[in-house]
Amino acid sequence: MSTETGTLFLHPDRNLALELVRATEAAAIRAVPFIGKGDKLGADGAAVDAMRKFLGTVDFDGLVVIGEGEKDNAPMLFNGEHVGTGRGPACDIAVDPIDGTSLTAAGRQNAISMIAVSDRGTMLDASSVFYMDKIVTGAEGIGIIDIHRPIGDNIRALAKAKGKRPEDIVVAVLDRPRHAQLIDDIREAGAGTRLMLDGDVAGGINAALYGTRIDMCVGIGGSPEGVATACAIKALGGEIQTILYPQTDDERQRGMDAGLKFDHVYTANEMVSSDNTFFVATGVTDGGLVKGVRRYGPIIRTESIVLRSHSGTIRRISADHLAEKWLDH
Ligand code: VTB
Repeated sequence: MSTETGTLFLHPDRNLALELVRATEAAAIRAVPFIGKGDKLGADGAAVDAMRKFLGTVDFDGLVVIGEGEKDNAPMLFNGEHVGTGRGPACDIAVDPIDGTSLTAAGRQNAISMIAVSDRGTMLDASSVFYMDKIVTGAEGIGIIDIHRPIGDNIRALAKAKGKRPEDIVVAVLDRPRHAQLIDDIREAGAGTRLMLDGDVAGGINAALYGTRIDMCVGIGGSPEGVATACAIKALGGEIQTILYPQTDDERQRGMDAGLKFDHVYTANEMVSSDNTFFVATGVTDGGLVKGVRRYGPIIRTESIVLRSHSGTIRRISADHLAEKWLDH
């Protein structure tokens, strides 16, 4: 071990994400009455409201660069909205009070509440183009994977880098008709799939975290989710590459007007140009990344993950909340 003392040790500073986690906890708790009740908008509305209230207590000047509203026609934390007290660091913020509103409404697994933050002016606003193609791995994939190569080649290259066989590689991909060929190709290469109903942010993070069963997350998903994932990947030290995937000429034109690049591989640095990123997520329903909200008599238990690139910390926070404090508020 090095005897050098790290700068962080000498100058410990604030971890904003430790305060922001209260907002994802609140959103997750507020979504609970809607789990499995078939009311997607109700769930999202409750989570948005709770998240906005708690964000309002945090000393920072957050500019919502990525709200989820536009794409899903959901209740918004608006793009361009300022959140926080306005005192403290100026930041860009991506919010998804529930990534997996359909999962929540159906009572399915893997719904999370999330917030990603970076320094002001450093987060790519990709909101004019709904989808992007993505590939995400842990650090072993750096300089190894290439989104332009066939998936089989990427699987074999990553397997080699990880000292595994391609048969041992597990690839998370959204279960969509558009991915039929991709899923065939993954299996053709010998790897296994984990098909996700929704929630490719959690899929991407699981690919980069140590100690999970996912090695890679690929496929076409939401661009806002891609940029939020990039914030997390910067904190985890993994690899992410994306290519915008417009659906129509109009959308392409809107993207070009907004300064977005097509047929271009976006790296983590291009999606989030700051090295100061935070990412927090709390489980709404149970999932591979975090457990969902649970009730134990008078206690509501939440599980969250809190990432910070500057310090390289990955925290898992289990919190017990007195249920009576949350009733009728
Ligand atoms: C994904 C998924 C999200 O959008 O990004 C997906 O992670 C992509 O869009 O949870 P489609 O659902 O249209 O395939 C979500 O499902 C919802 O924002």
